[in-house]
Amino acid sequence: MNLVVIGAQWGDEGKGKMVDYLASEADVIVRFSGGANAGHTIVHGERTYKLHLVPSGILYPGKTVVLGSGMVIDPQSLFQELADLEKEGVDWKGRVLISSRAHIVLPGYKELDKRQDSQRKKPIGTTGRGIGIAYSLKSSRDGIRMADLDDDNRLSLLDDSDRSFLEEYRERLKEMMVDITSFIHGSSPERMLLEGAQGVLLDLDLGTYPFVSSGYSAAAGASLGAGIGPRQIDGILGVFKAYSTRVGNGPFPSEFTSDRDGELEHRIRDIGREYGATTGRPRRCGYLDLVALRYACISNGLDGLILTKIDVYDSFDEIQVCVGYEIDGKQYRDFPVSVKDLQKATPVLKKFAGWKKDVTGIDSYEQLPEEVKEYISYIEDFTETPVTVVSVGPERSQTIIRQ
Ligand code: 2SA
Ligand code: GDP
Ligand code: MG
Repeated sequence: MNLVVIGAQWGDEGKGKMVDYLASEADVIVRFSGGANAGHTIVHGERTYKLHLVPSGILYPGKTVVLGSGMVIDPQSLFQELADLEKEGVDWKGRVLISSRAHIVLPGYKELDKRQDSQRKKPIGTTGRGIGIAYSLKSSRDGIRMADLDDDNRLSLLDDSDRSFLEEYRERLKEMMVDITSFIHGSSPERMLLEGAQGVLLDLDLGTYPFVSSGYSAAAGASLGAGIGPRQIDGILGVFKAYSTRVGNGPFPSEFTSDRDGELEHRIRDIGREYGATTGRPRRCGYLDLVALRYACISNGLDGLILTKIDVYDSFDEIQVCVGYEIDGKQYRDFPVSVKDLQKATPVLKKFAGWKKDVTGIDSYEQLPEEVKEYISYIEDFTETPVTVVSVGPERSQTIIRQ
């Protein structure tokens, strides 16, 4: 049973928490895309772990995690992250593997990324982690892969400072490297979890191009990124939160505006603690956008949705949801392709009653307030996709599986 978990919005939906939760049932966890731009948060009691490159199954002693072929890996960030985990008592040695097909982020890429973005007429607002540079070099066939650490011909293309940078990490990386396809084929794990990064609307192909990241955040990236065939994937789950957020620039039709929505943006950001897990940037906030979510469901063939952060709305009298876009006086339910249309779109809003109740201690679907169930039922009808899991807080235990 191999399960893919992706973000169904603009990232930060709570993938880290959910992959950690689901990993208890998995033998191997593979991160299939992205790099140190991602910030996946896992909360265990007093401890908060912010993972950037390491797959979110790492906290279970004895589970094997793999950094997949679709990733772009900055060795310095990786070993810093592993050292931080070790300080927290996580014994990772021998169970963190790296696909030899993954690409390497070299030190100069970060400055280049920042400079390139600041020189754009319309900056994307990248995380400055060198991600776009690494994926561009990969596509132009000028990138450096993990496997190249053993190939003097490839290494001779680099300048002296990059070569000595790699020399520092070479032996440690080589110890962790595997041919991911042979590893999976050979060990034939019964249950794999394939963890995405960012979200569908930041995917290079499906997202709001050019305001996207450069990797594959969509489910289709899981197969290539994990070195398996698409038919080996048994299920695809999309994580979304009860409202929407976006970090960086680009269209966001349901974004709160102070004229229309008063203090809502600040209220949601404060209660939901919506700040970038990598850069600390305040996240833009808005209404749950069902037009975008429905598009994510259709374009990824999602089998089920995981709803998170419903508790952030606990104190609200009413909740609004975006159920259509108005563009030049006409209403739409299909997600527009062009940024020009998306930027003109204003949300058609539908009101729901709030529940005015603390849901953070609820552990069964039946006990959720009727208003929450109505909200969920509407989402399911609109997206034609079942909501199979509801998260009511950041802790592993604050998770309701719908029977
Ligand atoms: P990049 O750096 O080239 O991938 O940036 C391109 C766009 O992708 C967005 N992006 C993200 N959006 C949400 N969350 C991400 N991870 C961090 C987090 C973000 C942070 O977990 O909070 O800390 O700021 C992430 N990574 C990339 C980015 O904002 C650009 O819009
Ligand atoms: P990811 O990138 O999708 O893994 O998400 P992030 O870690 O960037 O952001 C999600 C944030 O929401 C983290 O701080 C999580 O601890 C937190 N979180 C996840 N699920 C819930 C939930 O159901 N309720 C609340 N209040 N917080 C949650
Ligand atoms: Mg995140």
